[in-house]
Amino acid sequence: MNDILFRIGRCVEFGKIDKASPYPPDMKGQEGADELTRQALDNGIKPDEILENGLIPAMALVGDKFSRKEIYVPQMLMAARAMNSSMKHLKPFFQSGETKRKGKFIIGTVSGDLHDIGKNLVSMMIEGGGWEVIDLGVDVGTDKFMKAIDENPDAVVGLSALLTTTMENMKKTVAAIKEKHSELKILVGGAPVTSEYCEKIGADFYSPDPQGAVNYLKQLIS
Ligand code: B1M
Repeated sequence: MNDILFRIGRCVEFGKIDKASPYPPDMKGQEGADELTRQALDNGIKPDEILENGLIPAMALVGDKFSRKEIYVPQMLMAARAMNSSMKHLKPFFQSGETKRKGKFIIGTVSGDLHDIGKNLVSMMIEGGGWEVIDLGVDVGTDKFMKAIDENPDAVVGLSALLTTTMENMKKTVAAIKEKHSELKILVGGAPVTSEYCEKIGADFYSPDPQGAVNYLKQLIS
């Protein structure tokens, strides 16, 4: 693997945000995800390559270590911060789609769920695909989704869930939306979500990744 991508991955894996960050102690004084991502872009490495080959595999390692109880929540949080410090450089590239908006897309992580890295990636890519994105954030209850839909009745809605426990809230929100707005299209995603689950809860489409979400929206208006 490209050396700089490997180094970015290590920064995410071990939560090294930037050079000034004292954490982790054994990487003190070294460049972090922030500086290395800037350098990678300056060296001509494509943003999607940094994402696919540096950031996402590193986050997968973090998740595996957490599952094996080799790390705990604070380390996961530092990894997330390091990932965000890298993503802030990638964001403008993913968002530089056409200026003319193709439609509106409301997105949020469902109630009880604070994970937002995947949701933010989906938002960025969809925005880059030319849609106006209304990002409701994390821990979004049904009422907040309904209010946003009432204000933007022509929007497509996207729900993200990262916890098996919050998949149940996704189901409740989908049911409430469909009851009031049966024609409105709902896209769901997040690590524990599957196409079978999507079908079971009455959502319209499941995408395992941001590109699938972009493609789904594209075919809705074609
Ligand atoms: Co949490 N966490 N976490 N966590 N966390 C997971 C999800 C977990 C799998 C780790 C593990 O055990 N291996 C596990 C869930 C287990 C389960 O339910 N089956 C877990 C747990 C248990 C928890 C806590 C309960 C831990 C605790 O407190 N004891 C707690 C819950 C807090 C809460 O939400 N109420 C918790 C907390 C946290 C942090 C706050 C520390 C932090 C989140 C920080 C943040 O998001 N700002 C965190 C992190 C970082 C993770 C892992 C390590 C990484 C998640 C991530 O960002 N992945 C994660 C393990 C893992 O996933 N490997 C884990 C990278 C991201 C790019 O992928 O989000 O899957 P992902 O998004 C993908 C796709 O899923 C898809 O596109 C993205 C790009 O490909 N996608 C969509 C996502 N949303 C989509 C929507 C779409 C379409 C596609 O359409 C609308």
